[in-house]
Amino acid sequence: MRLHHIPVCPFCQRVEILLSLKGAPGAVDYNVIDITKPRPDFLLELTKGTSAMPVIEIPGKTAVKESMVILRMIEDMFPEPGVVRRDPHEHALESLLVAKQEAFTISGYVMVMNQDTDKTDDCRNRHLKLYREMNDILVNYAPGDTFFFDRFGWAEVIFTPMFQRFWFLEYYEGFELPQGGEFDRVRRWRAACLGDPHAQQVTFDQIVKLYYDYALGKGNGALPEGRSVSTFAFEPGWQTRPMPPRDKYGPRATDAQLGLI
Ligand SMILES: N[C@@H](CCC(=O)N[C@@H](CS)C(=O)NCC(=O)O)C(=O)O
Repeated sequence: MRLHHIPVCPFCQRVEILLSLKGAPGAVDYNVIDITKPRPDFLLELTKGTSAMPVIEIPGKTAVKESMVILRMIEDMFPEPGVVRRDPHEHALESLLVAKQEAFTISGYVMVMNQDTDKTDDCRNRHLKLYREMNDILVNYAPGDTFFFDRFGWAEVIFTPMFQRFWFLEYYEGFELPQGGEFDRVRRWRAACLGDPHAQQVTFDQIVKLYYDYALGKGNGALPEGRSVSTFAFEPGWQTRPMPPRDKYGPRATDAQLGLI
């Protein structure tokens, strides 16, 4: 199988984490797609015209897209060790949390991309509301003390890449989960997710540097005004670049200040 992916894409990372849990990281060939360039024709044929990654090619079969769909297929292709709970009731419980993944993802991306200071509080409150709801689901339905169950599983595969992306909220928005009981369970869960050895594909500095353009309201490799290189570019590598300015509403860094040229 061939996985077409974008480095640091959280949806692609979900697939990598699941393959790692399966002990089968080599089950796919990884083909890296440069998000700052137009998609090649062969890829658009595979996706029937959409541009988002990940996409997985299976020899002799129709290619499949959408991370949640790909994850389920991999879970069924490599049943051992099971990551989705086999017991239907246990799977229903973990699914209650998974049902929040899309709203949570959207609220984090909306907050980092927001350019209107009048909307900062709304973005923050919407994100906190989701954390509160996730906390309540964990308190009421999760048998585990840190993870949902006794180990890093299905809900953890799905949410961990988002917790890592949302390091950009800490850096550019000063967003932290407030202290206090209403977030204790989700805080514990998040910390356990972030520390799991199967989910170490990205680092804080990498995310903060690559997502600077998102903090200026430009996603998916789009260029902010006056700039000629996206922070999502492969070259120069993120390791050689300085940390971007934290104040997304302050003066905007140039290509040179970002170490891009
Ligand atoms: N719902 C999709 C979302 C995938 C997605 O948005 N991928 C982003 C990278 S993080 C992407 O490929 N963006 C480029 C584009 O849409 O052209 C999934 O879960 O796979």
